[in-house]
Amino acid sequence: MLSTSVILISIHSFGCGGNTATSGKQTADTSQLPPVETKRANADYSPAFKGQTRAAGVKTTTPYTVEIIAEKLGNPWAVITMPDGRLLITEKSGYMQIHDANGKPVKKITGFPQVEDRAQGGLLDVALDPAFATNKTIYWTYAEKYENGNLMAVAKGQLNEAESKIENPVVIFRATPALKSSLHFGSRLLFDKDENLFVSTGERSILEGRKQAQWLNSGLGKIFKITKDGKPAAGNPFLNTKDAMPEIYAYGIRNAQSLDIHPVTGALWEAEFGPRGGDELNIIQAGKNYGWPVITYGIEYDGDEVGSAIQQQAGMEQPVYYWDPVLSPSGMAFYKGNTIPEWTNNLFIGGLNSNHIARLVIENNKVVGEERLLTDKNERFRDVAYFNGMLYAVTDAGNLYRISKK
Ligand SMILES: [Ca+2]
Repeated sequence: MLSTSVILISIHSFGCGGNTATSGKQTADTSQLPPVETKRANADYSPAFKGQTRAAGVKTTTPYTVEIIAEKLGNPWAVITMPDGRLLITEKSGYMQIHDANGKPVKKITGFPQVEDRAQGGLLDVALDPAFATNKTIYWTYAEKYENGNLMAVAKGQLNEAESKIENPVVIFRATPALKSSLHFGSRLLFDKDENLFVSTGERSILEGRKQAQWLNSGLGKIFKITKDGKPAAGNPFLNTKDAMPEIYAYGIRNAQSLDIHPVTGALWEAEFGPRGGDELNIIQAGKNYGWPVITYGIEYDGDEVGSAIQQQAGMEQPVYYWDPVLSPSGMAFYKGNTIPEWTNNLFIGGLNSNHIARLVIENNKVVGEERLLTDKNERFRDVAYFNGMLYAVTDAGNLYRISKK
């Protein structure tokens, strides 16, 4: 069963590009190819700075292998690696599964509180306690029925000895208020080096929630920083602001399913879904306002302008990069190694509607190169994880991919 589930899909071998090798150092990455996006933008807005959208195209020259190492996973939403190299994958309907490093499913984990598995809701992201090896504690986000609606909740519990069940599950945080919507729950969950959790959430898509992305007394459209017990992290920016939720770290977010920490700078990077056009990549800083729904490079799905059609405003942060048409960014991961040297510190973002993984070359906090990977797979890439020189990705069709150096 193990060997038959491993299907070698394709081998990419682009060889040595040739005309860009001008020195011994690996510089082929930032050669000036045309931008990968060639379609017309939905909006005719001008970027705030050169390179904020449609950066130069780049092409990986190191040969690499793309494999599907597991199939029929149902609706996987997140993939993370465990300290021993195994993979932990969440399933939207309400359970998790451990796979070995070659993709073979080895454990099914149940016992999670009921999730609202509807549209964008369900069991969503997962993170392991930094001391997981000894305390077996895991944290997860999910869409929870609550009061007269639903919301994004963060819970934690302990994996039992048999790795089959979550014990003592307890909700540690809720992004209140509950609204009646099946959309824009966020959410990613990520430990910072100080062992606090960053959590992203969305504004629930409906107009009632949208405006609350700007409200400091609402948990919608926010990045939070919380302790392992769900309390506000020490040093949070609004601890002393009257009526503000003290768990808020940053605000003005539309719907962020993407967080990772830059391996060199330690900064928190975030990607979020814009409306029609205007998907964003942001560097999240404490206390900053990321603008939604006041500023955006996108338009409404019906073609109308969003609000007053403003793209830039004092006191609101500009995205590092944006996409129009959209990427539909779900999970992402920095390539934190040098097995494929030209990928070191690059960012890989799973694209849903765009059906590819975006590779971004970043220099001095700006995107200087973009490549589209796995464009031939026709998959909605839901999450990307890095481990030991390899990238893993899960898709809405239930496939688990591994991308490794050839
Ligand atoms: Ca923004």
